Amino acid sequence: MESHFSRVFFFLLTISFTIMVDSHHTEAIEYTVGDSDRWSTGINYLEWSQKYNFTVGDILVFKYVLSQHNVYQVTETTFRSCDMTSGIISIHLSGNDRIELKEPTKYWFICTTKGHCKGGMRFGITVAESNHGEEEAPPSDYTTSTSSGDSSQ
Ligand SMILES: [Cu+2]
Repeated sequence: MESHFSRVFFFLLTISFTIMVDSHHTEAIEYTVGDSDRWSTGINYLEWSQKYNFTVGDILVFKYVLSQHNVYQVTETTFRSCDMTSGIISIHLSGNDRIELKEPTKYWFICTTKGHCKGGMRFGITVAESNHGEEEAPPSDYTTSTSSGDSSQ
């Protein structure tokens, strides 16, 4: 009797632990910048950046040929001007850079190889707070008047 109880208890414990691990796993998403095109010239990164909703904890992976490109996280001003003499937040040069999006803010990235920033190797994203708190208000225009009378009880 006693051992049966402890076995059930252990079973439930295992299940809840598995659920915890699973829900944690689904939180952080890894995005390869440019998807299969990677980080290169001739790609529309504005379009790419608008495909996803980024959340705190997600990771951007920049894959490119080492020394042909680079990744500078910059201010919005530097993103717009492509003038990299100022406004640099961080520099990544490895060819396989993983950047964790730690803050719910705007991130701006450019490549500083000559001509590449102006040529389109730049984008900005807005990173949202993680959904734990359910801060978003439900849609205000939520009405239930879908049918027009006939099928009402
Ligand atoms: Cu480049």
